[in-house]
Amino acid sequence: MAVSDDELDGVAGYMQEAKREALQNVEHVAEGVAAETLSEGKLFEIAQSIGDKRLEELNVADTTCGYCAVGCRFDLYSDGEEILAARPTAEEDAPVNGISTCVKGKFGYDFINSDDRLTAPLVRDENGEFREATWDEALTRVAEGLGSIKEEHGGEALSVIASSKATNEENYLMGKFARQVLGTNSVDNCNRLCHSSTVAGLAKTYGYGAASISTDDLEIADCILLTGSNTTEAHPVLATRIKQNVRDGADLLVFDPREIQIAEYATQYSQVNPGYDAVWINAITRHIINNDLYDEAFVEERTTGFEDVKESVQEFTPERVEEVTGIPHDEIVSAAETIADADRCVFGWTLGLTEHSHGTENVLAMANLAAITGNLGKPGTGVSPFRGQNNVQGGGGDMGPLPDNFPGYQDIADDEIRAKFEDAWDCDISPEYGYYTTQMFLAADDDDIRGMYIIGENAALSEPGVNHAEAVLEDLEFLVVQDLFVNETAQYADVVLPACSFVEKTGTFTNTDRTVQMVNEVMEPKGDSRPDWKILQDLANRMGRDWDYDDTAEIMEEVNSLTPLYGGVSHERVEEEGGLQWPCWDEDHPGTERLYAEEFNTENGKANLQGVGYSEPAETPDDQYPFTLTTGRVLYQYHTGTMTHREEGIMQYTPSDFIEIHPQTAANHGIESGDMVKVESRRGEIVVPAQVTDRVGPDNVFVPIHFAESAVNRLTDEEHLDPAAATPEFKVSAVRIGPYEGEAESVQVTDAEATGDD
Ligand SMILES: Nc1nc2c(c(=O)[nH]1)N[C@H]1C(S)=C(S)[C@@H](COP(=O)(O)OP(=O)(O)OC[C@H]3O[C@@H](n4cnc5c(=O)[nH]c(N)nc54)[C@H](O)[C@@H]3O)O[C@H]1N2
Ligand SMILES: Nc1nc2c(c(=O)[nH]1)N[C@H]1C(S)=C(S)[C@@H](COP(=O)(O)OP(=O)(O)OC[C@H]3O[C@@H](n4cnc5c(=O)[nH]c(N)nc54)[C@H](O)[C@@H]3O)O[C@H]1N2
Ligand code: SF4
Ligand SMILES: [Mo]
Repeated sequence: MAVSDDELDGVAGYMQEAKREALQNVEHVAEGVAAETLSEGKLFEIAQSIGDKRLEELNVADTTCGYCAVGCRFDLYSDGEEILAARPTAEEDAPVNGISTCVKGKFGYDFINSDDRLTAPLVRDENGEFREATWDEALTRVAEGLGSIKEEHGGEALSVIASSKATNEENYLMGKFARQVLGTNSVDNCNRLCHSSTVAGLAKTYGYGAASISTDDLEIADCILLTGSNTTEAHPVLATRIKQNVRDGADLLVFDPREIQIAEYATQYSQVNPGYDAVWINAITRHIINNDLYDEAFVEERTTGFEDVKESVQEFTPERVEEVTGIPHDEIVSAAETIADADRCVFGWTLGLTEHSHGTENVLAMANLAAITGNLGKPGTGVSPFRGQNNVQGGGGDMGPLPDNFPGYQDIADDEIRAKFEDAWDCDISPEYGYYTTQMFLAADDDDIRGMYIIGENAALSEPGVNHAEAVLEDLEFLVVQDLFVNETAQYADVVLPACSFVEKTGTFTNTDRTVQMVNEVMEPKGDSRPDWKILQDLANRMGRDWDYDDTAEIMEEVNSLTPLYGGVSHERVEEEGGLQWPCWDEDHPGTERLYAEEFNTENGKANLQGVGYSEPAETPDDQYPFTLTTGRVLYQYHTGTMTHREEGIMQYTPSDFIEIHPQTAANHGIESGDMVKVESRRGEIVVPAQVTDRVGPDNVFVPIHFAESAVNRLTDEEHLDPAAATPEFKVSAVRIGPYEGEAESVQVTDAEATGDD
């Protein structure tokens, strides 16, 4: 891309400019725009290689994106060997994105054919090295490995981490496998690291732990409050729709410790100190209540607990709030008045609110605010936690691979419900909740967990405190990993089973607004890899069961019969109707666009509000560790990089890690952009190149989560978990920083720039 030198301030500036151009052009590429940009670099070569003439020789399938939970749909083209292009599908089949997709959905497919893709099972040889094995040998070893722990210590000594990358049907089977075949309730997934505090907080107040809105509401709201959500980079297509609405006149309020790109569009941006969100949210609620700006009729008719909320928010006085959060009182007042003045307001949030040792508290405060302003159940109103992994809503929650819930959030401690599943699955199930993902790693220290089956989750990088997680994985008596690659977690495995990706299988994903959508196979599984559901079926049968599903539609039928929320969600209907939103109680039910139109999903049908104070982060800065580290994402990378690091084009944009440091802080430490910086916490240390920027405040630093070499989770804390949801505090750790004095590898400073999208 041509960029003139005088516009630039070093290579970081160059990357900013390149990114700005890329964002303008391809953040949400309509096909026409993509066509213009195709020749601009390697990133676009694949799509370019499609000529109209060849189209009829290709396989094409309309499918749902396998990266994030926005749930974009498009047609994928393949010649049977590789994915050649993603193009818009019929608009009625793409309810969320229409003709838009982001750069990952459009171009992120090199990983499928990557040289190191797993195409055969691996087992350890007599020297402890991996060697290829037949499915028969590998599955026999798994059945023996898990079976012998079960025999000696009981099924509870085993745990399963299910995969929110996999389909609903596969996740249903992962939960069933844990309970029926292994005899353990310790089955969980990445939702624990992510939005489980949202699920806990919303379920408690309103009844469902999910977004109440449909994505269209983002375009018809006249006010949107966004917090802890780097929407442009993490949910690009939602960001597009929000920006469009703002251009049309809607107000946008952004509260975030970093001045992220979407803040540029905001009516108001407030920089918050990480870890104190309940404080400013309660302060907004206080201003609204004390000035009679709340929705009296809604409060009266549809809620309980208002007096409790009113009393509890009084402690959040202007002086106190400014001191704790850094937000001046006039910003609290203007936000409160903008929300109160709006006829329709949507409250959107992501991990900045939830990944805390008190994330549930933050969500409860937000649930109170939405309810007292009457912003629920009507078009253009509601709460919208933007979910993360492509299928964390469905696979990570609805399908019940959870320690406390069966599919459809049916409590395992409820005798009647448990009896229903014991009957259907022909097994005994303990009423005791199992371990949450984060707790499994702590329980392993005491040998309460001895064996793990980890499916599509790179726990060795994504868990908090990975120095500890690595030690646990190393010490397990038996570990089986089922993945596309020998990722960092698989390096500790006894057996690795090759799964296949979403382009190689058929099933459903459920996106962030509860829409169940089809995933259709466009390529045969690579080599000897198999879809997760087939692997589970084979293994269950080797361990004494008699599973006999011909396809995933049949698995969904079983889900329908046991899960009222999904009672009417058949493949046939999803295919025909282009997506169905739950609750969908039976085959005649049309699905539910918006939750709580009539009543809340609680016993009394009301939103049960409760006063909520605030807790400090588990670790606050002190003399030894004076900075607050927060962590997160960049647009071009995805999580631990297993997929995006295999994309040449994407790696050109963000080939390495970085730490964002405020210019003043950098100057105090003698650090310049590109210098290697040592970052230390009480748990570990990493070395990363600096990116000096005033996006962050002077007391805060930010490191992305995408790079194994400088795994930021060496610094985070595995012990302090949210009391209700067991979410770790990924968004706040106390650290110290300094120039790295050791043998620094020469780092392409400039390449460190990844998020300068402003
Ligand atoms: N490109 C890309 N997209 C993704 C993913 C990816 O890896 N790459 N992952 C997907 C997944 S699984 C998820 S869960 C989502 C996550 O989506 P997001 O939550 O939007 O992503 P993050 O970058 O983790 O963090 C969000 C924001 O929280 C802010 N923040 C940090 N601490 C605090 C705090 O204490 N309070 C507040 N209010 N804000 C804070 C950060 O500055 C950041 O802007 O993204 C999904 N989409
Ligand atoms: N410090 C810090 N840490 C974090 C976060 C943070 O914000 N800060 N965010 C947390 C959050 S929200 C999340 S969601 C996690 C994400 O952490 P992970 O879920 O561990 O991240 P991924 O890299 O997406 O790992 C998914 C794995 O699934 C494999 N895979 C893909 N498709 C399939 C499939 O169909 N079947 C199977 N079997 N495997 C498949 C991929 O190859 C990859 O190895 O990270 C968490 N960790
Ligand atoms: S916004 Fe999310 S679902 Fe849409 S194309 Fe990008 S990664 Fe895929
Ligand atoms: Mo996530």
